[in-house]
Amino acid sequence: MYFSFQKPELTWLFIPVLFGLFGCAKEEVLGPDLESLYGELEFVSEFGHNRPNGVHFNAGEGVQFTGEFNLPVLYTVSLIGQKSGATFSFKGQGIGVSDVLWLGDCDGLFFQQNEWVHCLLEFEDHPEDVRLDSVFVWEQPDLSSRGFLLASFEEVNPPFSLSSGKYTQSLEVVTEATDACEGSAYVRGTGSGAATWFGALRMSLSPVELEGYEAATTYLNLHVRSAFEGSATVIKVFEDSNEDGLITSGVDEVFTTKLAVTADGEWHRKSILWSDLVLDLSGNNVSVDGQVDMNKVIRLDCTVSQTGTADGDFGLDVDYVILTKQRPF
Ligand SMILES: [Ca+2]
Ligand SMILES: [Ca+2]
Repeated sequence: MYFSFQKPELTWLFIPVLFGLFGCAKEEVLGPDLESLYGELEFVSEFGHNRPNGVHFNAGEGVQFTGEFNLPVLYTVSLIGQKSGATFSFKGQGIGVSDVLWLGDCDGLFFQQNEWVHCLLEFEDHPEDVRLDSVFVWEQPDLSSRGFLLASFEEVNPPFSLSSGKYTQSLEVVTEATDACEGSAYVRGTGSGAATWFGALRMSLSPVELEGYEAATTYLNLHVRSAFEGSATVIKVFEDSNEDGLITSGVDEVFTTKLAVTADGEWHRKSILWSDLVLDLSGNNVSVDGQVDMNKVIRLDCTVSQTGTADGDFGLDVDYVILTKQRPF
């Protein structure tokens, strides 16, 4: 989230102290005026925002919310895309929402261009006081500046390749898609059989691109979707441990993790801390120093796989793979 608010514990600590001080002077006041804390919520100024003609995310604009209350209340501002179904929310506490600035952030699915977004203001302790506004989104937000974008599949010259095998049924970039998580393209892979490798999406990167990224604070974020029960993606991170420019099995280290994909047909964001990847000693892979060195990583694979070893049909879609520093995308 991109805003801060006064720490609630401080607010609640101060209010009784103030009441206590003034209460001493007037003996008839025995305690805090609870009515003013838990009384009726009133809007000092109405809920709204600064983009009545819509927000141009591509011009660096954001949506700044307005609205003031008579009480320091817990609030939630929820954003709901009317076309995309994308969501995002801000939670805070205070006497207003002027700290809430929306820059296009989204939960699992991106907000789309030319889309109305409902902005719902709700209060935990005042469920009857609800406000609804809306804002028009002109362009899909470009969130690539949040990290290092490995692939969004929108590119003409893609920095990735697709690798098929014996159990691959299909492996392709789906373009002009209206159901992409982001943009209009994503990768779809399906396979069949009692295997665990049905193909892979391979993304190349160079140590230069990962300058400033550290394993302990780097997140790999990707968006996945599946309609096949038991599907999974195995992430493989390939080091060029001996720095000869090549990935050689038995010489260079590989790090991995397996992520199950919920088969509900919906896009889900997965975020993995780089240092949670484990050394892969399958096949004839080796341990050099057992540590994933960011400055030696030259390839990242998202494998179409399954959670077990059953005989069946598996598959998944992948979109918007991005590395971020310090926090998940
Ligand atoms: Ca895309
Ligand atoms: Ca090597």
